Amino acid sequence: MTFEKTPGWLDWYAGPSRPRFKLPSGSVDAHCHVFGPGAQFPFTAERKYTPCDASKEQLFALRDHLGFDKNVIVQATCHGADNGALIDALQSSSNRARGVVTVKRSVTDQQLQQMHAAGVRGVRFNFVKRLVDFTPKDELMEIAARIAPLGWHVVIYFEAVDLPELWDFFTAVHDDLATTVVVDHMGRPDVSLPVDGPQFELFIKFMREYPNVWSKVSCPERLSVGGPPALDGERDAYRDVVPFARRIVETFPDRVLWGTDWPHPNLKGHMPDDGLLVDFIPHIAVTEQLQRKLLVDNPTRLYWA
Ligand code: 0GY
Repeated sequence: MTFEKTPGWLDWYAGPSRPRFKLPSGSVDAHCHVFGPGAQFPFTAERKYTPCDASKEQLFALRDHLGFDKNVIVQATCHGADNGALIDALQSSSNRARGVVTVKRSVTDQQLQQMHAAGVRGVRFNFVKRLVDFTPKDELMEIAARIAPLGWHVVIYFEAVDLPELWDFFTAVHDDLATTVVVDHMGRPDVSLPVDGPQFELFIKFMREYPNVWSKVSCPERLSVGGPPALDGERDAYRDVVPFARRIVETFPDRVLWGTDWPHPNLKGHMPDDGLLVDFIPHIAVTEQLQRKLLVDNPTRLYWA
């Protein structure tokens, strides 16, 4: 099957630079995706976008180029609840990739066991309104109870403007949930607002009051309103995101993860050089100890224990 990309779709950046920041050995890219290839793993009919292909081979080549040791591959909405491309990538990774899937209520316990054997360790629930037709509240509770015995965790993706509306649900869920909950991209704050303003404080409160909540401090390229580097080669990109990510890393050093977000679905305006994204890390994790926790210790504990 051939697929026509969404008009204006930006393909991932070919030929990324080699980062200047040397990743500690054992580093994990804890948020990335595979797309298709569509001819082999068709995109779902319910998708909100049709991406370019981004294969497991291309992902593993990027891993090696940047200096990562492992990947956590997260199911993207363009594949719906068909995790075939993701599972195939896990099975080809020589135990160097773990996965976070999307499942429906109809998933059987046997299917969950098979996914576990392939390296799946979490289920993602997407609350971003432009990406899904409904918010999966009932499903989340039911599925979370079924995956807890496997030692899996829940990943939630939402935007900061929606957190007040989701607050009662998320906090009630936490009283019942036995699993770790990982929030994608710091709950997508508006970084033009103050880092100590009410919007970001609500997210900090969420993490402070619920010790099972973790955050990915990823996606400066998605959150930045300043955009890409002003001058090519200065490697000064996305600095408006630094205070937000740094605050989370320093306040909750044992509950943070970092990922490239390659191949960067739905970006508008520019496609980041992934080498440059890696060079962002020492600005948000400023000591070797914080870098080791963020890149090695935390993801290893969550995904390879
Ligand atoms: C991301 C971001 C996005 C898309 C998805 O599942 C997805 O389709 O995650 C987005 O558009 O914000 O996490 O990579």
